[in-house]
Amino acid sequence: MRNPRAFLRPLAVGAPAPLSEVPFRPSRMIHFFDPSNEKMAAKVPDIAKKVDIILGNLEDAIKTEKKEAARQGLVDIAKATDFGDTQLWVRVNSLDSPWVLDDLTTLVTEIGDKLDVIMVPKVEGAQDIHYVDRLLAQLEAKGNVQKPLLVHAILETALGMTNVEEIAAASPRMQGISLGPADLAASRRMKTTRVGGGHPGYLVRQDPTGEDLTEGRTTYQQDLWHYTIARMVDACAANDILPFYGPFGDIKDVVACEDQFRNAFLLGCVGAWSLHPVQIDIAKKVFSPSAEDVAHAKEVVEAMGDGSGAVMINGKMEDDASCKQCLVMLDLARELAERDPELRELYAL
Ligand code: 1VU
Ligand code: MG
Repeated sequence: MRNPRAFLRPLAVGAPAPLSEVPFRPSRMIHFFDPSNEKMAAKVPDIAKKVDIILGNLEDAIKTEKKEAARQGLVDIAKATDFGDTQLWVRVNSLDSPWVLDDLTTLVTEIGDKLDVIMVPKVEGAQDIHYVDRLLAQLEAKGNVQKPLLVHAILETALGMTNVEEIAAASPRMQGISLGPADLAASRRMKTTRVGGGHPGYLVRQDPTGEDLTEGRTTYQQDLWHYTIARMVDACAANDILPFYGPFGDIKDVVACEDQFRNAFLLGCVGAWSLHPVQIDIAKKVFSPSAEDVAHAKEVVEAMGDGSGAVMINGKMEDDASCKQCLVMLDLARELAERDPELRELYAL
């Protein structure tokens, strides 16, 4: 365990000091692209203007023979593109792979000042974060990187899930955690072959009303991911880092994608992955509070004055606790409005 007094000291001579807080930046969607795919890469400068985070993916979904091209492609794109205030992330290969050491060495020393966050897949415990933490410090020093790189872990193994609290607390570099439902389902031996979303077989059924066990028994599909997302959100919130829902693989089912994203939003996630351009606007819509919610939150906060006591608004009791809920909504709305002129107008804060 680390000396708590040394938690914010750099882990290598010459590395920048870690941040004491994760800076809040709009993070409604992490848009994945394959830097070795010329067609996709050509769209990056335009897509970067529409998204909060753009991520060059080097891990799963990149063919083995394209791993090096993807790494070099990301270096070239990062050097040639002005991302404005859009964050640039990378998902490196897993820590047991033959590529990750070169991924980290190349990216930090070549484009360390352009990158904001390194997404690390298949994190299983604090030891994985400690390894990356020290290595990044050494590489930041070597590459003369001025601002510390942050780390985002993907929660996608049963062991990682078991250790989610220690992962969230492992380093001041920890920026957040994403749920990776496909790898996690495989690791848990869940019997779904879908990438995120529900399953029609996971349901509860009404009791029978008579002798006939099939008559009038409505079934209700249940949420396969409720426990996992809720536990991840608690681990993140308890450590002041940000939780995200990950991928929704049925690209053409934009309705179910919106539902999955909204469940995550309501449970506390700040964003989700977009795998295809069609998912960008879904994430933007879902992870931006509605005008009605913002107007209600404003009304409650104004009526509550210093935030103490109880008031009645439209037949409902509001008090210190619900005022705090409304402040969560208003803080997010204000932060998003700062970056998005459409939301600024919509919210009129
Ligand atoms: O119209 P054009 O031909 O010029 O362009 C296509 C396509 O190249 C482009 N496009 C994208 N551009 C930027 N970013 C993207 N993520 C992206 N995806 C597609 O849009 C135009 C229309 O594309 P399409 O509808 O014909 O779709 P495709 O068949 O070309 O591609 C679909 C997939 C799903 C293969 C593609 O979107 C993709 O590879 N997305 C990223 C997948 C990924 O990153 N997977 C890893 C994360 S999920 C995980 O790890 C666990 C499951
Ligand atoms: Mg995965």
